[in-house]
Amino acid sequence: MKTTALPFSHLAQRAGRPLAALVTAAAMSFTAVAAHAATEMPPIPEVQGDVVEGDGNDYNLKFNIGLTQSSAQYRGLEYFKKIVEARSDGHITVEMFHSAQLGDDLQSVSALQAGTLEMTAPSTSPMVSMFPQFAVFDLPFLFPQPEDADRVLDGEIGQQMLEEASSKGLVAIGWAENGYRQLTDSTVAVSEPSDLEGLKIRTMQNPIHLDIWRTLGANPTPMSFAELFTALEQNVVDGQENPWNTIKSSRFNEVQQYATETNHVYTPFITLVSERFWNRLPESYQGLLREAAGDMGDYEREVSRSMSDQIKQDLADSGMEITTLTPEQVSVFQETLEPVYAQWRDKIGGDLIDRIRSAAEQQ
Ligand code: TK8
Repeated sequence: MKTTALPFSHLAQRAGRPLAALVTAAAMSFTAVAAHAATEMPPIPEVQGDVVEGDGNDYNLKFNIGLTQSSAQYRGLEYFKKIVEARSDGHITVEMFHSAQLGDDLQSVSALQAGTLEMTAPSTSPMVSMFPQFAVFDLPFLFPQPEDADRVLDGEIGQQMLEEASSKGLVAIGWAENGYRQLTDSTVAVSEPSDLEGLKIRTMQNPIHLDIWRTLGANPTPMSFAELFTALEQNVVDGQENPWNTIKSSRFNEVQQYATETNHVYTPFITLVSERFWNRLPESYQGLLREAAGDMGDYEREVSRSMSDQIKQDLADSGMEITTLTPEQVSVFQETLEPVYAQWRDKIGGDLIDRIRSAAEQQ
């Protein structure tokens, strides 16, 4: 695995502030919490299910995620740790790493393959070079409602995709969500594609995303998420796109003046285990990890969805200028992106797209 330059170094720097400043900051954040009780995350649930017998051995697993400690993803990870440790009666310990401390999405996946990291949960998008079928999730406006995504991911198609992704040194055991992606930028309030003319937009390392932003008239450039804050801060790029929760938990609002609620793509997180680690576990513990991943996914989605609107409001309160598109304005984006759909349909497989659409529509 390549070593990365310290990701989120802007957060690490904060840790070096003098004590007095920290105390003041802590007092202020208590006030902020009191004023915004609604932003509190739903409490971590009690652990359900019995203790699972292992093989008498102890296991330690490192679980590394890309988002920060204030994300719904980290909160889900805390629940995962609680479940696994309680239900293995302490025989499995979970070490949590956030903010790409042990590598970004792609580096973490390589580390799983090498057996130097046990678990991670990347967005599916940067993984399309390994698993082309994931590209379907990058099609613009695929899932009108979050429940449509749930029906697909938690149903037969999602199960089949987990099985297919259980290869190449990985075992895929569950889904969670990053969520609906929104545009942010530092230069202009965007309400129609023509506003994007020439704007440098960071995208995930994914060909459909590049195509989307090119088609909209922007100037997209793929980049690891771990490098993004600095790239925005130094104006290497003008904008980026991520869900409200991720924009807030990564503090992109500190370096981005504008946001547009585009909801252009819904991004899942996929929960992955290193196959080398998996094969060392007794079957009973493999089952436990699967169940814990399912519980984590349900809870993480609940956290993500219950907070999204409030977080959008918090971003506005913090000074971000947020453009909410009218249905007509959304249609302009959708129509402009139709060629992207058409172009990728055959490559991805029209059948899969049709199956996904009909599964998503079943009530
Ligand atoms: C975090 C990433 C991130 C994704 C991106 O590891 O790269 O923009 O949306 O959330 O998975």
